Amino acid sequence: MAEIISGTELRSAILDELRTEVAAMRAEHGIVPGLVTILVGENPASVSYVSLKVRTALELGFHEVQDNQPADISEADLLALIARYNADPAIHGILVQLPLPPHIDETKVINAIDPDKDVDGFHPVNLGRLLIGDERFPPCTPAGIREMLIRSGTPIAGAEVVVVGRSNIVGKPIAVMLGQKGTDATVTLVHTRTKDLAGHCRRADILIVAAGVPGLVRPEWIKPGATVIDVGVNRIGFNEKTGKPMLSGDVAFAEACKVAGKITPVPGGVGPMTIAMLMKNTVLSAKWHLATNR
Ligand code: L34
Repeated sequence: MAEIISGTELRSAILDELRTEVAAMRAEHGIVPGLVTILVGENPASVSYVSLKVRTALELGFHEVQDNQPADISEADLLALIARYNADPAIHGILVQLPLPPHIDETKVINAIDPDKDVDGFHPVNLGRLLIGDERFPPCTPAGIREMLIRSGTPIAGAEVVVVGRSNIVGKPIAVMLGQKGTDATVTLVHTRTKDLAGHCRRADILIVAAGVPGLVRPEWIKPGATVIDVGVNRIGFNEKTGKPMLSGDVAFAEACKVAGKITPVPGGVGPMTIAMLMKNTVLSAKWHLATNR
């Protein structure tokens, strides 16, 4: 049976490390990391993720501004709001939860965030830095995945990594990060137009699945002993008793456990790590602003 890599457990170790850093910053410099979370509208998944982010920031002693905006806010007003936080010295990190309503251009919004406060790592400047190996703010989900691989003792250098899915927020950046000099994996990026998806997956020492298709990866797709990272957080219905949403990953988990060497669960896997990495990037940003007097 596969060893479970618990995102929940790793998260608490990371948050403990950050708590110490925040306390030191407060004692030595009289400031704490400042994070604004901007949520537009009331998409249930977004509401849930943003509340977890707010709660975690408060637990760590951050200055946290929860800025909820109506779904019909104009693009111009949202851009103006971002400009205000760009200029606010108490704010080191700006997060605009995605997806945004269809009348707002996501690219314009991401481009409006000061790259020095872009703790999501979605701004083209930060993605460009990532590409050339000058990492500043790694996007949170890929950073969480890398951390899970390292902290679970999975060898990365020389490993065959297969990434399923080519989104800007997960697939593309994690492929770049793991293939980077110093990390040294051999990376294959596969997607909906790939011929023989299963064949590629079966070669993987590390299989990272971010396709958004519940149960896509079958046990026959997994090389025995491989490490499987399941990024899917699919809402597949509601629990009849509790009324809470039921989550499922992109991997057929129970069967995959019989083949994989290590595997991440859903929930309690990559999701909690994403939030921990957002906190880490915000601490990083606060330190950078301190060091550069900005
Ligand atoms: N701007 N938009 C921006 N930044 C991000 O980093 C995100 N993402 C993705 C969606 N949009 C974003 C997130 O925050 C996905 N995501 C995210 C964050 C946390 C969790 C899942 C996705 C998470 O904590 N999942 C829990 C279950 C939470 C629940 O019950 O709903 C888990 O254990 O998987």
